[in-house]
Amino acid sequence: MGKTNQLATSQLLSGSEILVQSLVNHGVEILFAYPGGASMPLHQALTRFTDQIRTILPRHEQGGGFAAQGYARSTGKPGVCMATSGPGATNLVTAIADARLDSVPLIAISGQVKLPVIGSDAFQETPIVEVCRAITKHHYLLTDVNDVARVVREAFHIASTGRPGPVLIDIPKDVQEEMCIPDWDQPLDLPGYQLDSLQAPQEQLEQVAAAIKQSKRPIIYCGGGIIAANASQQLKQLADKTGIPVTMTLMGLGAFSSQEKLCLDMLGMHGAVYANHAIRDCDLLLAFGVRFDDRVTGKLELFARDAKIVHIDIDASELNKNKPAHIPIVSDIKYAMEKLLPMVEAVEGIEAWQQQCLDWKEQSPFSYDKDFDGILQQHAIAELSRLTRERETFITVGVGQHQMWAAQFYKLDKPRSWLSSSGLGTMGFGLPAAMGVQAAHPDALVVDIDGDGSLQMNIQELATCFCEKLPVKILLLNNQHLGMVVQWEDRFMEGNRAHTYLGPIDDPEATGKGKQAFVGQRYPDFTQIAKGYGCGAASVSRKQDLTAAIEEMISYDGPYVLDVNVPYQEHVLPMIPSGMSVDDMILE
Ligand SMILES: Cc1ncc(C[n+]2csc(CCOP(=O)(O)OP(=O)(O)O)c2C)c(N)n1
Ligand SMILES: [Mg+2]
Repeated sequence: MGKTNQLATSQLLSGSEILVQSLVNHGVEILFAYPGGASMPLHQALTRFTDQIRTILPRHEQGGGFAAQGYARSTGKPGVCMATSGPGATNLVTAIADARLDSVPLIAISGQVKLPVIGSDAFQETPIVEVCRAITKHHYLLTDVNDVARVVREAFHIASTGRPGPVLIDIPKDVQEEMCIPDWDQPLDLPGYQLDSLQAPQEQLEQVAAAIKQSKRPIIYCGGGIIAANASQQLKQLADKTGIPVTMTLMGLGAFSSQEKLCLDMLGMHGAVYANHAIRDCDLLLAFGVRFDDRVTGKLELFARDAKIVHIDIDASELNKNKPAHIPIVSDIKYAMEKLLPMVEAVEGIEAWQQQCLDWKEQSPFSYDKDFDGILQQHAIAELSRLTRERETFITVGVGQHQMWAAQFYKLDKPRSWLSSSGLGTMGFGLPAAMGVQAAHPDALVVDIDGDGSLQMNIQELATCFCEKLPVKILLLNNQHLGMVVQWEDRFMEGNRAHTYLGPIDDPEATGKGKQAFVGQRYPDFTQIAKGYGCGAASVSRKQDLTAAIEEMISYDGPYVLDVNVPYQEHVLPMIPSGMSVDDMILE
C-alpha cells in the first residue's frame, strides 16, 4: 500500500478515485493526461491528489504517450499516460505500438463511453481494446468498479515484469463514476502469466562457459534487454573478465561504455565497420537481450555465418525466431550473467582477436569531412557530445539520418541515457520523449537531437515544455528534407525526388532541380515558431559559430531550439543495404 493514504481504506470511493489511488500506491509521481468527456471523472479525481501525483497536460495524446515512454525509458519504472475515448484513445495507438516493439513498460489509460452504449457507435466511441489487441502486452476493458484496484495492480505487474511492455486499461465513464469500497488486497488473477522459469538452468550455462572457453574469436552482441534488466554492470564484469569485445544494437547503446577499449559500438545497417567485421569473422556469438532485428542482421544466413550462437533472452518467443541458436536459453539476462561470471576466465589466446578488432576500429572509425565549409550533422553532434561530456545528459532523437548520426557520434557511457524509437522508428518521438525525461530528471540536461521532419510531428509539445517548465533543449539538424528517404532515393532510385522536400512545392528543390545550395531559404522558420511558444531560439549556419551557439543553448534557462542549417546531400555511412550482408557494405 502507498505511503500517504489520503482516502481511508474502508471508505466508499468512485472508480476514478480508486484508479488514481492505485497509481499512487504504485509509486506513480507523474502522468501525462489529456482530458475529454469520457475521462473527466478521472481528471477530477487527479485534482484531489495533486500533492502526490503531478499531472502534465501534453498538447497531443501521442506526445503524452511518448513523454510517458521518456519517463519509463530513463527511469526503468512504468510510464503512465491517459486519454479520453475515441480520438483521444486512438491518438495513443502509435505510442503503444512503439512501446511494444521496444519493450517499454507503459500503462495507457483510456476513458470509454458508458457500458450500456458500448457497441452502438456512441459519440467518441472506438473499440480501443480491439484496436490495440495486437500491440499491447495485455489489455483490459473494465466493466465492474470492484475490479479497478486489482486490474491496476495486474497492469503494473505485467508491464514491468518479464519482458516489459505496454498495458492498456480502458475504463467506461460509468465505471469511473460508480462507487464501491475497494479491496486493495484482492489477489492477482493471472493464471496464464508465469514468471518462475526465467532463470537459466545451470547445465545450459555450463555449455555457454564451455563454448566461451573453446572460442578463439568470441563477441558479445547485446541490446535493450541488458538495459531493461539493469545488467550493465554484469556485462562489464563479464567483458573485463573474459576479454570479449562488445557490440550493441541501437536499443543497447549506453549498456557498455563507449570509452571501453573493446567497445565496438553499434552494429547493423548503419553500424560501425569494425563491429560488422567482427560479427562476420567471429566464431562465437553471444547474443544477450537481442532479437536479431533485420536492421541488425541484414541477410540472416550470412549474419555471423561461421559462429556458434548462444542466445539468451527473457522472452522464449524470441529464441530461434529469426536465426537458430546452438544454445538457446530463456533467462533474465542479469541472472544468467551473474551465474556465468564465476564459471568463466580470460579466454585463452584471445589477444590476437582483440588486436584484430582494435585494428579494424583504428582503420575504419566513423568519419566525416572535417574540412566541410559549413556545419555537417556529424560535426554538430560530435561537438554537442564534447561539450556535454562532463555533465549528466540524456539524449533523445527523432527518426532519420540525424538519429543514426547521433547513434554514431554521440559518445554514450551510461544505460538509460539514450532514448530512440528503434523498433517502430516513429518520427516525432524525440521532443515528447525528452519532455518525459526532463520531468523525471529535473536537474539533468536533456537534449533532443531532432530532424526538421520529425520535430514537426510533435512540435506542439514546445507548449508543454514551456508551460510545465521543462527546459528541454532541441538540437535541430535542419536539412529541409526527409533526409533518410532522400538518401534512399539517391542510392536506389536515381535521386528521383518523391515528396521528400519540406518547403513549398514550387521550389525547384522539391523536384530535385534546385541549385543544391545547402544554406538557403528554410521553411518553416523554426526560431519564430519556438519563440511563439515562449521558448528560446537561435539559428546557426557557420561552422565557426557552432560551439558558442550550443553553449548558449545549454546555458539557457528554459526550453530552447537551436536550428542548425545542414546540407541534405550528406549520407549516413557506412550502410549495408536492406536484406544484404557485410560484404555489400557501402563506405562512400
Ligand atoms: C511517423 C513516420 N512516418 C514516416 C516515416 C518514414 N521516415 C523515416 S526517416 C524519414 C525522414 C525523416 O526526416 P527528418 O526528421 O527531417 O530527419 P533526417 O533524415 O532529415 O535527418 C521518414 C519520412 C517514419 N519513420 N515515421
Ligand atoms: Mg530532415
